[in-house]
Amino acid sequence: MRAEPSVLHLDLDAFFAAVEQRDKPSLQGKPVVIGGVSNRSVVSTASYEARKFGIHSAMPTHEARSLCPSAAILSGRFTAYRIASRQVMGVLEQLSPLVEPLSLDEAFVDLAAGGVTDFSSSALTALGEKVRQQVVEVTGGLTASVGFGSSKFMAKLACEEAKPDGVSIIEPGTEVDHIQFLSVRVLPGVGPATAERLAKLGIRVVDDLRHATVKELQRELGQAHASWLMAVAYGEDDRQISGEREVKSISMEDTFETDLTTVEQLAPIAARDAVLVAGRLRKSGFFARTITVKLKLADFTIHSRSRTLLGAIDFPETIASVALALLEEQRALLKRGVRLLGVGVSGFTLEAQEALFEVDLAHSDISQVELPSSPSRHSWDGYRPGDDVTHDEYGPGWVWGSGLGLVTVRFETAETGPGPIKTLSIDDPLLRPTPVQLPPDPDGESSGPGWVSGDGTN
Ligand code: TTP
Ligand code: MG
Repeated sequence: MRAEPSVLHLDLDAFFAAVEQRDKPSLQGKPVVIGGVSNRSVVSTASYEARKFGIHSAMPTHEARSLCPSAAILSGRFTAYRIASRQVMGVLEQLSPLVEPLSLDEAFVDLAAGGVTDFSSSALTALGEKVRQQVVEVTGGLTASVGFGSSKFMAKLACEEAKPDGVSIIEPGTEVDHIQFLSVRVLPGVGPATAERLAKLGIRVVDDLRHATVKELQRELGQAHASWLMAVAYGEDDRQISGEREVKSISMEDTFETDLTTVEQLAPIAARDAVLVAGRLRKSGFFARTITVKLKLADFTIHSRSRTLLGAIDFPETIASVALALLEEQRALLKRGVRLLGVGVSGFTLEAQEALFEVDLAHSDISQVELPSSPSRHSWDGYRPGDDVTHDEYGPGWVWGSGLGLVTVRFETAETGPGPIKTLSIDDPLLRPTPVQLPPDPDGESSGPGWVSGDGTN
């Protein structure tokens, strides 16, 4: 752990929703939800106005709609999010050569490596405000929160305390005070499965963990995991800021206290993991084609099975269905006792692709498995709420809704201020989707998958 709060963590506020509010002035100050518009889809994020109604990431979209019927529910514009992300990372790269992006809207910066020497709270507050102001300027109005701490864990926690639209510092020496009464879920390395196992030992908040017996913890979680948690419970975290890392997969794993032997026991765990994996995939801005299930059996043998889809997706229900199908195929194996279940995705692409739910039969024998058929959200298959359009007479605008051969468009942009709504024929020859393209990376580096942190423990 560092003696100075020399780790900076930045995270944009309500990122996808904020980009939509920036580009759609009539939505500023209003509840906005980003998520698929089909009944099966889940919420990516919600504006702070929508959060007041209890709407949050990973909630089914239909539930969000019933909590706040007046919310604008949009399908998401990933190119716009990637452009904003790149602008923000550009600001951070001015601070230090060591910048570690964790997702599209979040990164760690090693200030010590950037030559910063004054870590007084006034200097750091000023630095945080300057960075936040630069983010507003380069992105055309997005707000970020910034945290400083003596480790990645503390900087990230400080950033959460700063949210929304603020700066916060966790001073060295006060780490334990900050975390002792918080749920163990704040600790890096504690997901829902670990939290459940800790709860069985009566460990719910960080302070409980600090008073637990090491032997008991080791028995429950294994030696490495137990010692890591004991250390972070004291605020000790010496993980390095690693710069850009190439990550090619995102996965979740659960180890079980007693071996599980049936699909029925494993299915709900796989479904929960699918939701978590899909959330991290969306945060990364990518879509995945391959879904993998990994099993570690009682005899410690490891068995992995994958399925490659014809199209790339980010839907939790697709990941869950394929994971379930892969488990079904291995029913006989499960009887030997499953110690560990992993669900992961790989084969990243920047765009969702057509043929979303068909399975690549060349690589599989899954044809008998029924997969959900929600409509595509990301490839052009008609006008989706939130899409950018241009009309030769009325100018640029965005799709409010469409159906029955009609499309309703609000003609406004970030530059125009709130504009008028018009309902047009879907075949109106003067109306078309606005082509959007990610500009070439100024550094000439690949804009493809590869820089997102994939261990989920940050
Ligand atoms: P977050 O930083 O977790 O959330 P946020 O930026 O919307 O809100 P805040 O940080 O102010 O709490 O995630 C960044 C973006 O990643 C988010 O805008 C949408 C996307 N995302 C998903 O698509 N699914 C998810 O489950 C999560 C958590 C995020
Ligand atoms: Mg954010």
